[in-house]
Amino acid sequence: MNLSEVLLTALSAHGAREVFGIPGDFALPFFKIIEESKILPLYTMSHEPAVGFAADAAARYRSKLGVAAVTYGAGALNMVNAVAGAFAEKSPVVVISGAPGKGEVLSGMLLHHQAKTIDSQFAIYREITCDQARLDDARTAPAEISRVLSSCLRESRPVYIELPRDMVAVPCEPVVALSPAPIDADALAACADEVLARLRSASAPVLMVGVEVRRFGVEEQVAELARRLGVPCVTTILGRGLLAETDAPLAGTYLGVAGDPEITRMVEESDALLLLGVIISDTNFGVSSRKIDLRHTIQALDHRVTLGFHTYPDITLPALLDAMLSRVAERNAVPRFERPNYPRGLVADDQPIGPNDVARAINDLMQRDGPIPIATDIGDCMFTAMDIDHTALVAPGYYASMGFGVPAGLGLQAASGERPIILVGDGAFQMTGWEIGNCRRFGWDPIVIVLNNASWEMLRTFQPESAFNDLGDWKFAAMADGLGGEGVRVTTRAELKAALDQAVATRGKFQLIEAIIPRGVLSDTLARFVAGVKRLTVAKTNPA
Ligand code: TPW
Ligand code: MG
Repeated sequence: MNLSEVLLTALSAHGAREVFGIPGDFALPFFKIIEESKILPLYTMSHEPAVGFAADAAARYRSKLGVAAVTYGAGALNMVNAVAGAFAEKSPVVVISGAPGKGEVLSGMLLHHQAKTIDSQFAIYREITCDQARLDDARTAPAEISRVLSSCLRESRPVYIELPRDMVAVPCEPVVALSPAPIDADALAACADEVLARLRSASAPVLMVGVEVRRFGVEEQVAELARRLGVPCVTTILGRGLLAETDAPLAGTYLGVAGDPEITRMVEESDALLLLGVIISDTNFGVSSRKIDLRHTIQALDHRVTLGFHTYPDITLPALLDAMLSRVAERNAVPRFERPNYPRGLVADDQPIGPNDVARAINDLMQRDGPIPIATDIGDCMFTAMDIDHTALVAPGYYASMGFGVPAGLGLQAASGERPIILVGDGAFQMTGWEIGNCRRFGWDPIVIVLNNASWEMLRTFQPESAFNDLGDWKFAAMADGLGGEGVRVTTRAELKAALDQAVATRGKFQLIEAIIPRGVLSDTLARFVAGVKRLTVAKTNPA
């Protein structure tokens, strides 16, 4: 095999199922081998941020490698933001960038796409990936590939592979996968015993799940552990969608002041809050109505378990869960808790549409047809998703980059084989909405709901006096035909319902529903979130 085939075979063996990409001259020879070897299918997109977002969503959905292949400089640097988001939200994306060959580097000339030095790109990517390799030596390449791919899965974070264009076709030995590092059985036993003792001596334990639970593929174990311990579960914002496919005793999502008061009380009054794979971020905890003292929580994150003031290093989440499950044999009754009442029963009248109506319409649809995977952007669309029944969800819940939703939805359809719903605001759609033009080539047919308020409404709620939050009235639905799909603009709740029914009934082409939402009309969750953040900010800047 040549180096490119070795790399593609190793990606596949580590769980990658496709490559998203945009070529350039430094990457053309590699792309030729991707296409002709047929080891993994290639989906080309229109703009590199979308390549990164799609690969990220595929990685999130499958909890396996997502692959983003780009050219040197203009291509790879165009994708920095998407990869930073994958780093922040712990998504295992493999970035493969073409690069100049050895002879070219020695020419003494500056090369096109070169920003500062030939190594600038490597240095930039070192900051937003957890491991890196430049495949400039066929003898060391298999070991480098093996190390980097195993780092990607172990850390569940992006990695960077640079492939000089004169290396793509050199003969190369296959990659031997690394076996995971062994875990100290005594430390693991002590850790599991201590965590269980804490939970058992508590009067109101709660299990909070974050993204690592999906990344490391342990949703079933968490659900079973919660059942056996008799402890209710909640997710973080970023973890929303987790446990949706299990029988876990799931109360809902902790949103602090922005969320269901019952869930907020349950979490904030818990005397043993077990955080499983929860990223400690302001979006997850900054909205607390009362400060949660993290020193009193039990945290399993980044292969460490911390209780009070001590830490067990090198304990993975899967190992911890297995050890705990082996110590608790019987299922216990879970104390009763109220499940949130997600809105349903859309009234199909001639009233204008609000974000809550969109949640209602989707809940009605899922009640009729079963769960549908969802991708959202950031903006009110993401808060609207918090009012939709638990279902597989990809959303930039912490890093919060606009432009994620549409390309992530395409990645979601590629990875799941299922037809997703994409929720996106008009501002975010202006960034990456064009990417739906790629659906026809690959047979994707997502249902895209653009919440069009001609506004950066989420920003407006923080700062109503600024006129720059007014956006133009772009006619998105009218663009759908030219992009290979079908579009409809709806202004009433009756039209919204009819459009969604029509979209569901029409397969084979993307369906764009442009829901016109009056400025100033927010989802209940966003309204509470903004009010809460404002209150907390005032309290921080004007301490009493
Ligand atoms: C890449 C900052 C956060 S929310 C927002 C902006 C500009 C407005 C979103 O407008 P949209 O949705 O999509 O119409 P809505 O519901 O508020 O009307 N640049 C990037 N990411 C972020 N998060 C911003 C700017 C921002
Ligand atoms: Mg908007």
